Amino acid sequence: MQNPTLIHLFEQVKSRNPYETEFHHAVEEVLSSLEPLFEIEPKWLENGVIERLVEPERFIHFRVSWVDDRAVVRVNRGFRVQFNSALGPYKGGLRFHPSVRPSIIKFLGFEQCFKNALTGLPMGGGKGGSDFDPKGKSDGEIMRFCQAFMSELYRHIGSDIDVPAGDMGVGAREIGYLYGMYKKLSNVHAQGVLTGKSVHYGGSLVRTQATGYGLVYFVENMLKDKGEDFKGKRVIVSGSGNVAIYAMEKAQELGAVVIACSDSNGTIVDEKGLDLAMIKEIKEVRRDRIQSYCEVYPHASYIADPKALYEFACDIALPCATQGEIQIEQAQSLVEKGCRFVAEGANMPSSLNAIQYFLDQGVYFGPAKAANAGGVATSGLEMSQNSLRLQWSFEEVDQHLHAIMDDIYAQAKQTAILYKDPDNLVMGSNIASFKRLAEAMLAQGVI
Ligand code: NDP
Ligand code: 2IT
Repeated sequence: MQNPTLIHLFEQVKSRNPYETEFHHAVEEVLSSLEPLFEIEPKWLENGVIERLVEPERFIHFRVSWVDDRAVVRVNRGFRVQFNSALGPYKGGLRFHPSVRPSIIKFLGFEQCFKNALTGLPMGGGKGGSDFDPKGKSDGEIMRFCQAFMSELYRHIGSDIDVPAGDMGVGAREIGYLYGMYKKLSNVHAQGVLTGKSVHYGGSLVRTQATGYGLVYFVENMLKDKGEDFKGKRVIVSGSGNVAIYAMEKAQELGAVVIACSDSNGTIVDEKGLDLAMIKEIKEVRRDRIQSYCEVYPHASYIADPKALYEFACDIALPCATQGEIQIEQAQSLVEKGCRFVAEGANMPSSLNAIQYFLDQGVYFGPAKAANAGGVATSGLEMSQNSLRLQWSFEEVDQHLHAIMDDIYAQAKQTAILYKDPDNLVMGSNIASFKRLAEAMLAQGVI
């Protein structure tokens, strides 16, 4: 960062939010890539727009007490950040993971404001979750936890107020338990209060697949710009959860060979191409460890280290697990092994150094807030269907999703070209989303 005003603002963010390193990272990425905009149009630094953008409108922190299967009382922390409502009701997922703390929720909420702006849909930014660890919990424990979580959250949300959805550790099962409790407490069957619902009571077709499919649609655009496509490309995907599984599915459908994926314990590699049906069976049905893939397919190998994924030769890497998984070492290893395209399915998987390294080395890089926006975009389509009280077909939602991802790519690319760094989609998507958000904030006055 060179601009003295921005440097001052960023120092202020750090001193006001001490120890929140993930939040600092997210703010630094955005502020530093807005510099070319402020050089040409310094007006965007006026009216406290940046000062307001980096301060959440509201941060809710609550206790979640529940009883486990051994009748022991357990206490977790619940959070919801309502970051920015300039574009619409707060919108963003809930994460259940032991690493969840205010810094994680704030970085995710901050990112979400810009991501949602890129979708073009009327959604503000929010995020929430808990340090609850779903691993090893029975179905009854998951249900009781979700009910306890909602017994506080329900008073802060609503279809025109704040609309949560899933994220790590929160899928259709958890959304179902959360929705049931919301309905009971509020006495309102307001389907638009949560997205990612089952299709049996107001969910949208394609929402399950949306983030992964959307990521691959985004990468299709990146490849097309370089005169290439997915056919025959070697792809590695980190994680084996919701985003990873459907990214692998669509990449395979388009002719790619997906050779490796991971979970928090380790990496599996299958040079013949992964059998996705088996991965779905292991992760979605059995909720088991990815290692068990190798019991079924002895030709595949398992390495008890999730970061080992980045040591395999590939054309395209799709980090779809969690923040911070690509540090400079993993970025260097990817480049050494010939990787030329990286696109982020996860939120903030790459460190700032790693991103800079990719840009310097000519790796075409798709940043999270653009590349993984398909999930929240389809949540927006779910809200539309709930308002209309009808359900669109799979094909119709998929077409909308595809068009939105093409449009997000076009916004990022055209803005990058306009600000004279044509392959810098980080800068392109940050400037494009900032302008939409800032216009909406300025139009609504200082509130
Ligand atoms: P899931 O909980 O469905 O899956 C997460 C996966 O990541 C699991 O396979 C998990 O393994 C794995 N994982 C966790 N930590 C690590 C690690 N350190 N190394 C390797 N693998 C790891 O979550 P989602 O797929 O929904 O979310 C993944 C990422 O995508 C997150 O960053 C999320 O914020 C982002 N995202 C999600 C969207 C959505 O719609 N769901 C939308 C946009 C972004 P294990 O089973 O061992 O825990
Ligand atoms: O990070 C994300 O964009 C999500 N977890 C999806 C949020 C949503 O509201 O669908």
